[in-house]
Amino acid sequence: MEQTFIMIKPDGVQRGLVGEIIGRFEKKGFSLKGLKLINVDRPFAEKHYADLSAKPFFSGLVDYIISGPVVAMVWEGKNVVTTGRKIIGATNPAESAPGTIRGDYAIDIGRNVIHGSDSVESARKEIALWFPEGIVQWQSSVHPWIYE
Ligand code: DAT
Ligand code: MG
Repeated sequence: MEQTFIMIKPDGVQRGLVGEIIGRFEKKGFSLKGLKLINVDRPFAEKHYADLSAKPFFSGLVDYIISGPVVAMVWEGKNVVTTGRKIIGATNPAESAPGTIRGDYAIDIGRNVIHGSDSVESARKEIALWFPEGIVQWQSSVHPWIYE
């Protein structure tokens, strides 16, 4: 089954949005397979956002991600990468639809509350980076009530 890496950024943690965000993924029917609250250091944040290292906003983005604890998660389910991005909403909250996490809880692009992997391949890399210890092996007993 497909997995994605979701991270609640420092603003989401500080603003008390952790429960709300987890609830949206849970209520959709996805399964939580990994979860931790952590502070990341600069080299780690630079590695996570390595693809964006040439962008003018890169250092500000890294400063933001290391400014407080983040909630790192692995969620599993059918099409969870694409559907997870839809639940999150467009990168710039000014363009995120109401009903999405960024559309409901964010205003500025540099404080957009949450990260989600943009492809199955990035999800694989990000899960390996953030969860080197591995994730939790378990199967939800409601699976037949969510999948036909
Ligand atoms: P996403 O987080 O939607 O996958 P991304 O991977 O292109 O977006 O960029 C990572 C983060 O960098 C994004 O969540 C917010 C920040 N960012 C992206 N584009 C930006 C821009 N033009 N100005 C400032 N910050 C930006
Ligand atoms: Mg991205």
